[in-house]
Amino acid sequence: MTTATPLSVNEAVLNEALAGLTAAPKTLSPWLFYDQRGSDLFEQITDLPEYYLTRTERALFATHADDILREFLTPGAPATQTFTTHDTFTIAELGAGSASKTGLLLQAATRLQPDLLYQPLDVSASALEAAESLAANIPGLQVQPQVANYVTEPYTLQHLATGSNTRARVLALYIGSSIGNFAPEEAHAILRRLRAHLQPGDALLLGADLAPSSHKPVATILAAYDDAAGVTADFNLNVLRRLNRDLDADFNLDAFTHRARWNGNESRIEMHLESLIPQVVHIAGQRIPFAQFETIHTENSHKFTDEALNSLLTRSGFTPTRTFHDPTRSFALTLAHTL
Ligand code: AVJ
Repeated sequence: MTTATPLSVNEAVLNEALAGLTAAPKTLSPWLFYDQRGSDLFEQITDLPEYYLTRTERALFATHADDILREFLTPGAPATQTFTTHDTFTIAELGAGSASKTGLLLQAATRLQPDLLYQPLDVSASALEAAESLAANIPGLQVQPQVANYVTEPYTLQHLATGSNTRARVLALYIGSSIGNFAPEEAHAILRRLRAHLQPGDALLLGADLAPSSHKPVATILAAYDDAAGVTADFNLNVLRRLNRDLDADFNLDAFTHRARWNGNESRIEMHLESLIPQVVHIAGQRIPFAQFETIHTENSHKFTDEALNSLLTRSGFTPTRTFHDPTRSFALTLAHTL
């Protein structure tokens, strides 16, 4: 397993925290959520009744794994036709996380190609261990994990099939609505960069949470980020706990509260941490003053229309050919080819 540990995680945390907390308005980048405890809290979020995203996307994989593979390997082939392929392919995944949904697709894919190569990429080595152990339950599957930040660091996508010199077609997965964390220009840059790693015949499967509609009230989306059990609040506040630990900061977690807001102009959920009182926090010898009700903007989760997704993909050099929706059109898996 490749373990190219970044120079210093704490250095990156310090730079991010000081830049964000001395800016106006104050911000912290969402990647700071994911220390061990934050990653555990996120896993708990995915099981919450209000957090429909993971469950809905998993159901799409359960229903459509074969359809997704057919559309990738033989574009436009009718669903009734018995489906075989002579093409060799691999599956790569950006931000694999625990890869629990991917298992459904990998199972279907190993029925077509028993020694399938799976290339999970993640910033977190522990997340990749989870991806590897999941894959250990799929006999024959070859796993080639890579520790990399796909936004800022170089990465590679293997185009050779397992144990041979045969060129394989790559199906890249970018699921979980991770794309929603990024501003539109950043999302475009991430997809363009991915496109540059791909060759004709390769494809992208993009999973994204959809914008409000007649089937999907804003209240449903908002509840997913403000659950009754308070797990999302804990997840949000955990970033302060992390800064206390990693940077010796002195945030009082009881003096901040979780806020989730719908921003209709930007079509996104925003998470903030609101200061309940006027206060001064210290980080690495710096004073950070807060007015009462002042917030730290900790996350954006953009929600897309199908048109917006298709246009983003097209502008990034992909040709979207098919979108899989759940019955309530809450979530979309879009398959986009490279021509
Ligand atoms: C992992 C970025 C897809 O935006 O829904 C969950 C993170 N934040 N609850 C999302 C998250 C609050 C999640 N993503």
